[in-house]
Amino acid sequence: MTILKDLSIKWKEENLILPIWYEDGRVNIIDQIKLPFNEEVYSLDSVSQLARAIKDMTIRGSGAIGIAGAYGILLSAVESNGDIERIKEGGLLLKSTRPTAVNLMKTVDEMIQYVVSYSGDDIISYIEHMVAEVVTRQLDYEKKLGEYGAKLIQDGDTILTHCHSGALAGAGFGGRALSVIRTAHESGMKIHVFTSETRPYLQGARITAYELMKWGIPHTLITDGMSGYLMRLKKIQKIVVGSDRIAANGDLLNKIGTYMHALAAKENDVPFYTATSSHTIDYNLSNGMDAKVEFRNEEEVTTINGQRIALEGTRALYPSFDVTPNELITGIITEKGVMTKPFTDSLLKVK
Ligand code: RI2
Repeated sequence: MTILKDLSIKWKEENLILPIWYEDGRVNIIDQIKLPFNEEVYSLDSVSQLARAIKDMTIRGSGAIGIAGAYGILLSAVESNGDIERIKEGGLLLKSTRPTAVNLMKTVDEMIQYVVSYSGDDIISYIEHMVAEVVTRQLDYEKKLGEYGAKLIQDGDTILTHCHSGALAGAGFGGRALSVIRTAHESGMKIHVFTSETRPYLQGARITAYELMKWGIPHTLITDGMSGYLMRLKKIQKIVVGSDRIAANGDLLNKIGTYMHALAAKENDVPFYTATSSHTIDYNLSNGMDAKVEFRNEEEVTTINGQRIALEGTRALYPSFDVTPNELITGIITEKGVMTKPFTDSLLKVK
């Protein structure tokens, strides 16, 4: 498996923050549960280990779990010595982990298609090449959408982002929202970022702030409920968030809390953008409210770092994502440009 090893070395030299890579016969992931205080690498060699890591969010972010799906098919092939039926089982296991983010399903299906149509005699090397292609394509998307999105930002803007749509949630350049922010910053603009902490997993506090600090981008942490008042105070000029799935009509499924920011943005005339790639648009989904939203374990809400924050017996609810209706979205930033309303038409250009 040399191509992935060579590419991993190259990617690390390119100032990327890789969420997942291949080294010495194993797939390695940054343990995102331990960030930002511990930069621990979790090394694994089986598809079941990787599926567990996706489910418990050791690796997370819609782009990153898509790529993890591709690596998972590789692990499945290595484990089964190229047995097609077992590789397919590995694919089903991977797809069962997180139901909302569409990149995971699409990438696993794409990899399975490659596998079943292959007729050569070295399927492992072939899958390795396909994994390299998936990652290279995603990196290319991140850089391109970053360029398009940065054109929407003005010198002096303060930008609100929610959750973590950055390098570790994508292929390593800046994911979606943070590719826009990183590109604007690197073009010389003086920008400031508000990152909302994103209860309950705290992606904004733990991971967005961590990446912004690495890139030297000025930022301020706020709690999720603060954005509306800060918009009334005119302290936020733009909102850029990521995307777990976009329906054909432009409805956005993204981290729980996104909808509330979008509502406040509408009320306060703040442009609201989602950064995405063509791979995240689900043309089979006509309306965002028809998608399956993942509900996670209530303990993730009643505890922080293993410490209870509510009395035993207090029940909690955790829909992991919400749906922002397309009318609240100013533009959808993609690798092919910024799509505007009516999204049902404009999104077809990205297909
Ligand atoms: P990209 C996250 O979900 C959030 O919804 C976040 O907006 C998105 O994935 C980031 O992924 P989770 O995996 O849009 O933390 O950057 O539950 O791909």
